[in-house]
Amino acid sequence: MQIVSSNAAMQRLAKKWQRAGALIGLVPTMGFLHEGHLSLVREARKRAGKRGKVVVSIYVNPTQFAPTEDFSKYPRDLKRDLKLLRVEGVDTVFVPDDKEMYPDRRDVPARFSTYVTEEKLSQTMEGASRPAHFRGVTTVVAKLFNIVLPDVAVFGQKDFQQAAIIKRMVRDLNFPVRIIVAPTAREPDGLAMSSRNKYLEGDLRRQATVLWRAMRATKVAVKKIKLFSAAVLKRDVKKWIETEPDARLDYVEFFDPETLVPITEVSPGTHMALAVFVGKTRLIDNGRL
Ligand code: PAJ
Repeated sequence: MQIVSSNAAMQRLAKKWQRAGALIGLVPTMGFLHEGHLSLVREARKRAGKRGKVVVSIYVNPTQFAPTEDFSKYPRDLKRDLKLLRVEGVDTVFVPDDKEMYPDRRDVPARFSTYVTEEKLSQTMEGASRPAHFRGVTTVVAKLFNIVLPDVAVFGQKDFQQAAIIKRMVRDLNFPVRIIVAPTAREPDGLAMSSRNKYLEGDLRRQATVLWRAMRATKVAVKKIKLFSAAVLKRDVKKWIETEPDARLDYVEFFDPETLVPITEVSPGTHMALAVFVGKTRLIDNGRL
């Protein structure tokens, strides 16, 4: 397994693979890998084929964090990540540093001043709660696509809105890459796997299952009653979440899974997403009702 940290070297390698006719599969991550990430790696291998090349990028992207968020304390463990990826038979791990990705950027961009912005799907939910977050995501993913030159890139349904925005960016800007969205990997008690679960100490880990419990309860209610007012469901979800002493609902939304447009009358097939602070840790989850 090769570890590459310069943009130029990664691009040269990708071009060499292209000339040899090998398909390239990319899994972009911020590291501190868990089973959810590894399931994307397996999907990338399936799509690229035995003779294809699988690249995993590990980069904690500063432009998608607000100054108040957890960028500097975001969990990192490169040695452990590399060990996990070696077991998966990954061909190349791309690990650029900030100087490589954003030359001279120190909040006020000096030499870095071009961003990619999706203007519709990124207005609601995570976009409303975390302004500038998706601009950072689309910018870094566009850069990764130009550096790794993938034929296929795999993203997780865990970040449903992110995947929808990346698909839109690829369509709108004609990136020659196919986007695959893989299902959310969960712990046995339903908690969606996330690098941020590391922050959940003591009873917070148990309380964190409230996102899953609230989604399941909503699904049962919608199945029974078929057409539900979103306003009523939102109120119920908030109550449900706040039965846990350290949980606070940031948002819950019901929306069309294609357009992400909020829906006022919820029925089976509607998509639900929510963000909840458990202690200081912000968790997200989503699913089809
Ligand atoms: P990160 O949070 O590390 O996630 C990397 C990829 O893993 C994303 O596509 C995410 O949706 C997926 N993922 C996370 N948890 C998952 C789970 N439980 N099951 C399945 N897939 C899961 O998302 C990012 O990094 C960044 O925004 C990135 C796209 C790398 C751009 O910086």
